[in-house]
Amino acid sequence: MNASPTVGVVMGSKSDYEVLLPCLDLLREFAIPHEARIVSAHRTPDWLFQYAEQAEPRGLKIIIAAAGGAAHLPGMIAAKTILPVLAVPIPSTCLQGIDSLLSIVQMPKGVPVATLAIGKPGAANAALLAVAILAGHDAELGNRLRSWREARRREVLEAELPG
Ligand code: RP5
Repeated sequence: MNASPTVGVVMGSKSDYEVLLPCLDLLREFAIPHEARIVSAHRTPDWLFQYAEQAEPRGLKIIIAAAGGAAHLPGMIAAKTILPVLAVPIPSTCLQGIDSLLSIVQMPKGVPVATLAIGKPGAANAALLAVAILAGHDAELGNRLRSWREARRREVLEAELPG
């Protein structure tokens, strides 16, 4: 994607990438300029601070942050930027994402993180929420989101059960 990115997608590890594919696919589908980066709260804390501090001056409008286990990435990004942070808990440990969800969701008052569902549904919804936020200043994008939702409605109404 050539245009300068509007949405930054960060993940704690390369191993999170597969869970984030529905997010990246939807950002592509809606032609949202975006970037994807590995930023680890625990293994690359200085890079995390740098990424979060530079996000707004670089023109990003929204950050989608995904992490698993002791998932401190979304909260620490939110601590360093006023951009909206949408978080995806990754089911990467034997606790199947409950640990990630609880690590992410209980932010202290004053530093919000919008936490989505665990795993791929949350990843998809993070992208759709980013589109919805951006659509507030882009009527054409809003119309595309409405069409997308209409297509999902039709899928349900037209679905046929076997037998
Ligand atoms: C977290 O630890 C990452 O977000 C990932 O979900 C989990 C496991 O990371 P790896 O050990 O696979 O690099 O920081």
